[in-house]
Amino acid sequence: MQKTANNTSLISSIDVAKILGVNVATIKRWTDSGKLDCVKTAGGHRKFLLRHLAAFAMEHEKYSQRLSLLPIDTQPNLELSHQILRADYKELIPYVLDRAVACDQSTVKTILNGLYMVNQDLVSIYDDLLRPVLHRIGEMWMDGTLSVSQEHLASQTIRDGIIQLQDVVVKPDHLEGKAFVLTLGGELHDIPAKMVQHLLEARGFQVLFSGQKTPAGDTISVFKSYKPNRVYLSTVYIENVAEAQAEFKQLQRLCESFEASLFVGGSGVAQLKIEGQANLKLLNNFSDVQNS
Ligand code: B12
Repeated sequence: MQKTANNTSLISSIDVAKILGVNVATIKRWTDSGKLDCVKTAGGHRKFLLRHLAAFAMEHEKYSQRLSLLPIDTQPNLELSHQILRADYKELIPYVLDRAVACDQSTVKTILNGLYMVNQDLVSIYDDLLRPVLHRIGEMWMDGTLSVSQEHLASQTIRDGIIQLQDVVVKPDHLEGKAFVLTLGGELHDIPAKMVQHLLEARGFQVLFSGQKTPAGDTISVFKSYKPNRVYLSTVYIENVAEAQAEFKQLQRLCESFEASLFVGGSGVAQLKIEGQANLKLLNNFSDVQNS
């Protein structure tokens, strides 16, 4: 049990009891025995983060189905709760797309957190739900249904939802290693890199994420100070192939001299010449990240 200052994202014992469908005394018992983790406020009250509930739900299958994150007081909310519980991606893909285009941050966040809380695999949330939604946003931009600014806003809404999911993702107690997740210098697409970051954190990696347009060849200071044992490069769109190739070579050399394994993924890989390093691995999808 950790101590913490007051924070609005903290959930009370009363609300946790309601969510799990048990009484407050049971919550107290579970926290005292360590079955359910919590934080203590300066005033000595037990408070909970979504992460604590997610960890509990993972350990106790029976309760995962009771995690209702939406007030089920209206028919649409009830239906959405059912779609989340069943991980009904066929229904959720168009709905998340609609909510992203409407910049409805709160519903996108509820759906992503909800899916994770009912034990949906992160790989599946990213691959089976968000990837199709983002691809559809790209198509709508291409066919003129969305303007450039609408496309930016919709993808940013998804990106924010993913970032908020980071608070909920359960991290193991052990440290698996240190990873550096980056893109190349000309890259604005950093959503897949963010997804990679979460998959690694869920495995116990401490992750440094440098986001868009990282001058990948010029990251020696990161290698020196952070000493990552793994580097994950995400490349989606390459405008200048020669520049990207030179940058990639420099990154490869840095990985070699600092004895870090280099993992590369994304559609940009097809444009790069990737060869000749024992500690280099091409990853095709997010399941590969899980097993890398
Ligand atoms: C969101 C988005 C943007 C956002 C990016 C916001 C952000 N912070 O990321 C903004 C608006 C900034 C943007 C800008 C541009 N974009 Co854009 N964008 C997209 C969009 C809609 C979604 C991208 C995304 O996140 N996809 C979700 C990921 C999860 O899916 P994915 O890319 O298929 O990734 C999979 C694999 O690549 C792989 N993967 C990726 N990285 C990694 C890493 C590892 C380690 C592993 C294992 C796997 C892996 O795993 C994923 C799952 O299998 C796509 C549409 C699409 N089809 O994807 C266009 C798209 C990528 N964009 C495109 C273009 C052309 C541009 C611009 C050039 C547009 C312009 N004229 O200004 C610019 C500039 C890009 C630049 N310099 O980087 C094209 C690229 C076409 C191409 N390859 O030639 C696309 C495909 C749209 C289209 N249909 O034409 N874009």
